[in-house]
Amino acid sequence: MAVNDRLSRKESLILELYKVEAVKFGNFKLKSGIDSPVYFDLRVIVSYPALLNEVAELTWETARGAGCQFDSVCGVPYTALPIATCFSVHHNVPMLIRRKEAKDYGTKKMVEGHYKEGENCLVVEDVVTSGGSVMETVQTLQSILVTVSDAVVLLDREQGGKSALLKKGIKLHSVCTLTTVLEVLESNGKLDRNIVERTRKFIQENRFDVDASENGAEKIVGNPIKKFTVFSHADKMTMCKNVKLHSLYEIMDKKKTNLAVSVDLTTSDDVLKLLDAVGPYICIAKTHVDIIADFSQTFTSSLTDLARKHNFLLFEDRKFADIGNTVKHQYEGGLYQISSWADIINCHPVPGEGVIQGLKEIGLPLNRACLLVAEMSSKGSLAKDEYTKATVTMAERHKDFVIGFICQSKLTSDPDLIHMMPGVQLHAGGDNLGQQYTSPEVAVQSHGADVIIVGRGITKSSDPAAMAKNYQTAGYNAYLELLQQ
Ligand code: 5BU
Repeated sequence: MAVNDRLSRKESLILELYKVEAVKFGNFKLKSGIDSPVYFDLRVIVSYPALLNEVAELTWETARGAGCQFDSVCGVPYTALPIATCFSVHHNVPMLIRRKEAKDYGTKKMVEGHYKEGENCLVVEDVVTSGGSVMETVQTLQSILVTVSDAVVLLDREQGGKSALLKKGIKLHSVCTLTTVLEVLESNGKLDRNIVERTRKFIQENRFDVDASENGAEKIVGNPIKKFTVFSHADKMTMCKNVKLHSLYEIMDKKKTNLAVSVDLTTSDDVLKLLDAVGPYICIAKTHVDIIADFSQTFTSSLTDLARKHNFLLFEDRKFADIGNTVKHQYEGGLYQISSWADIINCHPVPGEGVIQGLKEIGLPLNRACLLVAEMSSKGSLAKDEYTKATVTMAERHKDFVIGFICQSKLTSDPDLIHMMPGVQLHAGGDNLGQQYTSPEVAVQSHGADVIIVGRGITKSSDPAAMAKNYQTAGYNAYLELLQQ
């Protein structure tokens, strides 16, 4: 097809989209309360089959013209689904459907269709602003070990999505940009200069602040990166006084990982096998030894062997929550003799400082460390507000033993206190028992997690080692990006 021919098709497509009010100009109040001079709602194109077909054809030609190679296509739900369907049917390429409903996804498939691990999938979107929605679909596909190198979009609003995606290794190809839309509509007498200028100014001033791709209608997602002082792991090593925390930062720096795996498996063999596979990618192995059916002292000595072999710390997620005298016994004695092998333990601050004092009496002489549960990832958690604040004060008084928090947000910039965040998976959502998930990127960049804790995201994968590597890369890249801010 001649270039002029393609340009004229693009022009008539833009005019048609304007006619059916998929692109509107005026004053639109976005969900955030911000007044926008432009509004896109590509959902309407399903009412115009010829238009939908043309949108799909031009988008397909753009991907092919850019030399994209792929085994399957996947539309970002929901507006891009019919576009991807047209690709699939007209060009005989298999399609994958990403489920959008996040709830209960722990027990449900997130992607429908047949795929092979390692196949390459082209992600299709209608409008890209920050690139956030494309990235969500990419991450869901990566979580099933399908790779994505390219995404194609009908309209790039030129608000930073293209470079944000490129940073994550995704090349974005667009049929047209907002600048093209403005030019075409202005030269065809649909918009006057004032509206064009106003729209340009709005777009420039609102880079990364809105995401227009959710269902084709606009929504605010906020600035992706919250500002707080960030130090490198190497810097933290020199700043922190606690020896155990120092050795953790040393491991993180050396192995380039901020990933803790939560090995919630129920037999010794399964736990040890998994840890041997994911060992190279983690800084911490978190356990719940009381769920292991065949627990024995041999098991804990194999655990410590693996920790030495792969250079990671052992964190028993026991969440002690009793008076000091009782937790001392629970920590040191009983069947599990936790203090003899776990580098790190945690406790609820609910009983008051006695719980820390009791644990400290046992742990400190052994050079062990403790985290306080300041917040929880589960829905309806009571650990919040004043409780969380009081937890921080408690930690500050016991920094010889307490090295930080299990939490969901950045609580302090004290280099002697670390933030570890559970409730992390590649795609947001939850399980059917109240667990709530955030992506590694959001956990690190918006919630200030120093360490991300991932359980089923890795343990339920058909290839836990490859998946742990994915999480290591996602978590560590998010940290590196934050450092560069
Ligand atoms: P998951 O499979 O990634 O959901 O596992 C999370 C792990 O972290 C699991 O062992 C929980 O017991 C643990 N956890 C949590 O999920 N949320 C919290 O607030 C705390 C611990 Br504290």
